[in-house]
Amino acid sequence: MTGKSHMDGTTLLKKKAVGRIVSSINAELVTRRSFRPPKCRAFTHPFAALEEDHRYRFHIHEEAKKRLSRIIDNRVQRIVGIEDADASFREKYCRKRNIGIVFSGGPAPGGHNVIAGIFDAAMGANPENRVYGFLLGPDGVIENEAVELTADVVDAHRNLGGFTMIKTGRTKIDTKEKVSLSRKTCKDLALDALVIVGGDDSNTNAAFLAQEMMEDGVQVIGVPKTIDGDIQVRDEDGNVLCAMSFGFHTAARAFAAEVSNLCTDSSSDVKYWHVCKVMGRVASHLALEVALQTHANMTLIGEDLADYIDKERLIRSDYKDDNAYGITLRHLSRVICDGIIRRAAVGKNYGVLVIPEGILEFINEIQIFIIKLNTIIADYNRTHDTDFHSSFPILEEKLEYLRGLARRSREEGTFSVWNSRDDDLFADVPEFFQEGLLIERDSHGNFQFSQVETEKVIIGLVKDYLKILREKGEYKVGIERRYYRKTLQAAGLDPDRFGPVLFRNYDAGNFLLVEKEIFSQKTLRQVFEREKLLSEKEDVPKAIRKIFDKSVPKFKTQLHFYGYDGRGTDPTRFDCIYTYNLGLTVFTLIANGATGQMAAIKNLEQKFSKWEPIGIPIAPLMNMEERGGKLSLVLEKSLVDLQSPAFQVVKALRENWLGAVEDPDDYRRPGPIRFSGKSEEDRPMTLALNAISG
Ligand code: FBP
Repeated sequence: MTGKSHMDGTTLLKKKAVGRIVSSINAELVTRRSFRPPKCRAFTHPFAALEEDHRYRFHIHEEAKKRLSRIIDNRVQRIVGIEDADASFREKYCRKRNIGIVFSGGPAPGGHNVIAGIFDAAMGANPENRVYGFLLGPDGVIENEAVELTADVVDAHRNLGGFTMIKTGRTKIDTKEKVSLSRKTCKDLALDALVIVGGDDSNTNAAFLAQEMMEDGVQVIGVPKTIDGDIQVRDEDGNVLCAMSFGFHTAARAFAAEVSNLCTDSSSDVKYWHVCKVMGRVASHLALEVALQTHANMTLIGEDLADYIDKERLIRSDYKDDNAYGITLRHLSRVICDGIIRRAAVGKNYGVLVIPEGILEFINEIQIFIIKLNTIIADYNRTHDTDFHSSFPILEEKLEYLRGLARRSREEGTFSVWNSRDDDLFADVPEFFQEGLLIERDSHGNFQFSQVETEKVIIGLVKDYLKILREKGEYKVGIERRYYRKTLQAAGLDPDRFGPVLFRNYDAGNFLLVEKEIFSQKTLRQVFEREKLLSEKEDVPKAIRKIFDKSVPKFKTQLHFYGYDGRGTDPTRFDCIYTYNLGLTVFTLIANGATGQMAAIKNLEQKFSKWEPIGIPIAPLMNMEERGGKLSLVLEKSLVDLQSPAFQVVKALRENWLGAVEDPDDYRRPGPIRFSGKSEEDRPMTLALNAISG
């Protein structure tokens, strides 16, 4: 310490320099707030109009025709800029409007810029326009909790992550009562339009509200949000209208930066397998992008695993066993173990494994449990005054309820969703996992994958199987030949005398694998005695014991979950620009009288000058899917397309990234998200690859 007198914190805080250093207004924040995203060409004109685009066709579900009759004939709308509008267009476009915005579901980076885009366009058209933000998600609409958004509030949030400006929530406006309260709110605020920024379920909600609110003169527009990247829209002919929901790029980049750091740590400390679960409720888009960004050693893709065929089982059953199709937890653990063993054989008893959060959805037996339990819980909630989780707060009570269902079906000989076989299989599941599978469903009746420690379940099975493989002598750490020779020579021993007995591949390869039958110090001794390398009285030389010890693998893991952190990350430039233009698109759709449309930007996979703002009709995209145990009309989730170039590239490079070779691992360093500078990819790698055609 210097001879300077000490100052207490209060005195220090009075100093300007201290204030400057600890201020929450730092350079990054100032840069972000002052950035004005470029506008798509259509928005560089004083006005923008809609043109129906008849090139796109959709296969329309009968149920959608029936239930969304008022918006089912909507077409894709192209947005075109206009320089000189006639008086009647101007009047329509610029008339005073009140617009309400609500965020729905999990946060996604870029949401604030959707608001900024709407706000700027609305104020540009008519400074008398009013923009309201509903607080805490759809509850704000139902309960009329709204704030008027001013320029100050909007400016303070430009290009910043999260949904902090107005917050979000997962309530669904799905009952007559909630719909009628929402209509009342819109009337009370004299809203002309309601904008719902959300995922597949929320855009479904937007379509139903558009249908209901048409007679009130309230337009409803959806915006494709979700880090999961599973809102992707194609028409019947495969034309891509919306390649990716917003927030995906940022979350994937945030996860990739972390996973990449772990690749570095793992190959420095060489003792851990880092197991990284990454968000994505069902689809594995985020995991796929992380794989491309980082080249982690193993990345599981749920959609790919669902296609798994157990060839041995199939052959054994003479191609009759249907259970050979699709993956079970046990198969999965074997696939992972295979990679671990192969790396260990070349001295790499460490690595990075990426597991998508939604993987359970693609595992046969678990998917069946999830669907059955969804149905049971939803049925219970429908037919009782209280809900399933309040009635049976502890695991044992829930299990007893299930046992009761199985018992009844057995005794009465009636069909039940839950039978004795289910009960037996479920009893084999570890308790914490049973608890996970029985957790409360979200307000849409969906299983909450993020709440289940999937990675723990999978790694538990991997550990068990590795133990067996270790005992069989199949899981060994390869010993570098150079090191072996050096160690033995330093101890005055002839490496070539012991090598052929100790190792199974002494005549070839740089990494030596200890014989399978040598799996303990005791078996080591026995084999050396048998091969006359030792007499009964002699000890196994220390140098040999040292080599043997190094060949015995310890499987040490660190588990990580990347999800919420990525959702809260400040958006990448791509997401900033994408979302701002989505906001401009929303206002254009509103100003031109559209409803039941989802704002989108076409050609996202191309350079910015090719981006085209459009409106996509939501109703024709709807299909029947299981929700809360019954079939409902919803917007379909897009899963990873196994034929897509992005997946095919990952598949082709998988072996390379596993790195079960002597060469160093081929990791890629995406680095942290940088708001400026050239190091940032300007769009998700998945999109860039998928834009490459044959
Ligand atoms: P949205 O579909 O609402 O955008 O949410 C996506 C997500 O981040 C999933 O990846 C994840 O499974 C889920 O939210 C977690 O939800 P919660 O915030 O309720 O824990």
